[in-house]
Amino acid sequence: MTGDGRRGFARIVVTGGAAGLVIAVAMVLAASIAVAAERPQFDGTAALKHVERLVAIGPRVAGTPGGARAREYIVGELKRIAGVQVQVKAFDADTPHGRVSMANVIAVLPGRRPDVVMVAGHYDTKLFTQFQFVGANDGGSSTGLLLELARRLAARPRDYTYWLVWFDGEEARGAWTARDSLYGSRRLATDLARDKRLPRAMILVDMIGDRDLAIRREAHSATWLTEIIWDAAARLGHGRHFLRDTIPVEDDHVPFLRVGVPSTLLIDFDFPPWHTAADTLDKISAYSLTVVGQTLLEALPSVEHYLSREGGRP
Ligand code: 1BN
Ligand code: ZN
Repeated sequence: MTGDGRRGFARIVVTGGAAGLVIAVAMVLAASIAVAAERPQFDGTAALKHVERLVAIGPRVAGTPGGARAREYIVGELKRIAGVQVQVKAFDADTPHGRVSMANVIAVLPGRRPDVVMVAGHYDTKLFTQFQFVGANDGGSSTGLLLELARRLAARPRDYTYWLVWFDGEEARGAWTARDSLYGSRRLATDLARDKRLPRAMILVDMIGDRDLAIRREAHSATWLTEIIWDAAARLGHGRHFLRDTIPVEDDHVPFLRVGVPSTLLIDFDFPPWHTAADTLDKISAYSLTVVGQTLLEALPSVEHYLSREGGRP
């Protein structure tokens, strides 16, 4: 081989190396684009816009005009979505402050089969008399996320029927007790158990808008359901927001666990402004809402698959 030949060979190697590099970069890009393209579409900015409008109402305490306006907002937004049936389930709750009128909102998204998967949150805010509490994260974030989830779920084919539920009266009027808390979820779980119309699974979201999103596993929750959601988050590259450690939190999933519905809670309870005047819009982000929304949309087909294959029994 001549010197020219060797130079030629060297040139080919260099060219080949550069081409290899280009191909490698292209493959990495393609892989990351492929991952991004596979991510379910969820508009966290749209969800945040809903939260902004809810917060503008002011406090949404159960049984108050603010609570009624929040409910009207939820119902009005749901009525804009084709294929969604809206139900408002009013009830009276006995509270330490006497009988209070409350109402759960249910959006029914019929699927090919009647079995129901429920995704829920609460829209009320806790009563505080010493300061104005608007619950941007606590009650607001779940409400906005569920409205955007309704829009996305309505637009894709469904095997299971979905009920998206906005609970009223999650918050205690005073100190949290078994009788003073979870008014809406206790009522719905009791009614559905009585009518033998319980959902096959229930996923509850609460305080999932925190800018610094860190969701721990919840101790009472159905392990298989929690696993499916954590696996979905990992597939999407959102694993850093779904931590491995476990905390116990009593919330609207507990009445459903008590009547035998496999249920899980997604909550970021590491939120210093919790139940303070500082639970405001600046503490939450569209990004966090996107992370949780995408994760739910990714997890739900696996939930359906598990229920169909395994029966969803613990
Ligand atoms: C969540 C948000 N909760 C109330 N607002 C439920 C809860 C109650 C969590 C007491 C911890 C303690
Ligand atoms: Zn609260």
